[in-house]
Amino acid sequence: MLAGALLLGSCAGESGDAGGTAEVVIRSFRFQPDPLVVPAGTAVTFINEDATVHTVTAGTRDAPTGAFDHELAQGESVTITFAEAGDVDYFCTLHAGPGMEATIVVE
Ligand SMILES: [Cu+2]
Repeated sequence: MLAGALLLGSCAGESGDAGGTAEVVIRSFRFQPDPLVVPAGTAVTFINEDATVHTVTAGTRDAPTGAFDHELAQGESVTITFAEAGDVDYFCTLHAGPGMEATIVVE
């Protein structure tokens, strides 16, 4: 369930400075770490270190929320600020493996 992801960045990778920062690395078809626990207001940067394209897409495979959806080629990143407390599920639309579904826990 997506309680309140505030999208400040774009796929070009602008960053917001409302709070702290954290990082999710996409490597070997896994979002790492999962879950990532951050305080509300944290700007989380997702970085794709795989040679293949992945997406960072809000919601679950069965129920995407539409709050964000970014396609990242190798070496690309996107920064999303999570403004409100709650669990934010996200996944990769291109790969169905268990490592390609993850959660940001916003406290
Ligand atoms: Cu993927």
